[in-house]
Amino acid sequence: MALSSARSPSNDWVHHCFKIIIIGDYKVGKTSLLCRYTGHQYHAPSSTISVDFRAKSLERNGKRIKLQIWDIAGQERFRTAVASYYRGAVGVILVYDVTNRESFHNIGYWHEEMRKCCDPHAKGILVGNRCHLSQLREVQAEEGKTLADHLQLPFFETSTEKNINITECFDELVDSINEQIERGRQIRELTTLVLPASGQEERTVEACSCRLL
Ligand SMILES: Nc1nc2c(ncn2[C@@H]2O[C@H](COP(=O)(O)OP(=O)(O)OP(=O)(O)O)[C@@H](O)[C@H]2O)c(=O)[nH]1
Ligand SMILES: [Mg+2]
Repeated sequence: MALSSARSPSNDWVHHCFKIIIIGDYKVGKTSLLCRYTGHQYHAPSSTISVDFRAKSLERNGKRIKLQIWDIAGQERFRTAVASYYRGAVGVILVYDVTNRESFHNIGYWHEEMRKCCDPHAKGILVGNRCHLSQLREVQAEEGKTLADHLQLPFFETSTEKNINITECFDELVDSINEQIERGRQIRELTTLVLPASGQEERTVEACSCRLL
């Protein structure tokens, strides 16, 4: 296996650059999850318009990894427009809200979207957010685990408010993408990526690749 390197905007070489998308119903906490993970401030209440984007670098098992994390709006009116943002994603976080059973039922739809629009080898993870709100809970952890097993996904319950399992769920996803690469299966190559000009630091990543040779 050849590890292709990429130069991140801060001029550090990274082993891999992974595009990750966060999908799920309206108001389940996708943006909150992203902001909590990347350390950006979340300005509530603010529904995502179309898509938002953040980058984060991390090190796992001796490899430097750059994540491009795309936060996809959950509102129905954006659904057609945002589907193109799934392209090139090697990791997908499917989020529901444990206090909203409908958002749990709709995971079937989001998983189908993932299968339709992402690389067949893209890795997913199922996340039940707002787990600290026990009084309001409509979906038990066991139900989430059963669905995750059925879909063959790892499962975490999180709370963006209480900072529960946020880093853990991203680490798990990154590790499973890395394992996929180690196992020698092909993951769609990401070549030069032009990122939104929302900040100098996040503008371009050269020759990002998670390709196997
Ligand atoms: N109590 C509590 N509230 C949360 C939690 N996570 C998110 N919220 C709140 O839920 C609301 C919706 O969160 P967002 O992160 O904007 O949801 P979203 O999934 O990005 O919504 P769209 O962009 O419309 O698809 C906000 O008011 C958040 O503050 C949590 O863990 N606990
Ligand atoms: Mg949002």
